[in-house]
Amino acid sequence: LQPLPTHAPEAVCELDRLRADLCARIDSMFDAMLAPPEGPRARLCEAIRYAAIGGGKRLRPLLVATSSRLFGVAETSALRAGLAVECIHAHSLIHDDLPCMDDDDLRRGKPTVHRAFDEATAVLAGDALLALAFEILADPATHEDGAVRARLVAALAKAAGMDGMAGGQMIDVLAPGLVLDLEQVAELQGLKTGALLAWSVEAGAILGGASADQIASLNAYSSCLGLAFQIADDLLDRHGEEAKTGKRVGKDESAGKQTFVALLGPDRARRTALELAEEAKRHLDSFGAEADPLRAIVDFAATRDH
Ligand code: GRG
Repeated sequence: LQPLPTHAPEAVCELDRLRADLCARIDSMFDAMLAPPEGPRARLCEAIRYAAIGGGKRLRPLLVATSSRLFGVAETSALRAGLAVECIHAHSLIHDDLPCMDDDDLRRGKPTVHRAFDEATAVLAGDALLALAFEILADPATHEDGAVRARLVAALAKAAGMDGMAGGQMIDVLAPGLVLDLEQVAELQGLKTGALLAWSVEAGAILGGASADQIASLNAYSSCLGLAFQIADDLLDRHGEEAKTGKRVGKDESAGKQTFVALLGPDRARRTALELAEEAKRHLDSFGAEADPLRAIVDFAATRDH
């Protein structure tokens, strides 16, 4: 791997602290929200808890928290928006692992939900998490202004649906039978992965009443971040270690998927990820040191080993 790009070391420490704190907070919020009911629904709750608690990098809530800091958003609002996007993310991972999609046995270092439970329970756990995301956002505890909550809900619905993640997943499912060029792979990944990352960054701006110009700069940052994150993901699938990623590696190539690494080769893919990280940071030039955590996140996303 290329050497890590340089940025303020304080921003990295600050980010590590913030992420550790956030992981604990997200877990305890899920724990409180997902009290197991009596009777047969307890199994569904158990599967949701299995998928949602105690795993993952929590990158999306971290993006919500760091963009929220730019606009002085109340901590509870940022945490609840982060929890909502993590629900959608967990939903997508459960469904993505199902036999009818990627048919994976391992996720976040443990058996996938349909392996640990069964397929019907996994489908329902994913559905329930999708619904829970919108329940969290629509609750006045997320923000006192109903118009702000409605904007968050509408933007997240778009990012998760046909014009976002589900649309990207459809192209991905069909991809082994298609010939995609670089632009089409970027479109696929922008929908499948980028839309949710972009929502996470924009959520802080919506909660904090940012200007249209500020939102445009953040969206430009997110486009580069999403691509850099996905190139790193493709590199991990090709060269990563299962022990670090917590999921099966080498599946893109065996499934015949056209990834950034397949199209560019690993060296150019690595260089492109670093260039995208630099471009992402240029889009933050209108912000001061308060945006350093967002700068550190894109460096991490482009060079990560997990
Ligand atoms: C939303 C209606 C609706 C359908 C979902 C299954 C599906 C349709 C979409 C799949 C989207 C998907 C699984 C994208 C993968 C994105 C990705 C690179 C996931 C890994 O993200 P990390 O590295 O994971 O942030 P952790 O485990 O750290 O949270």
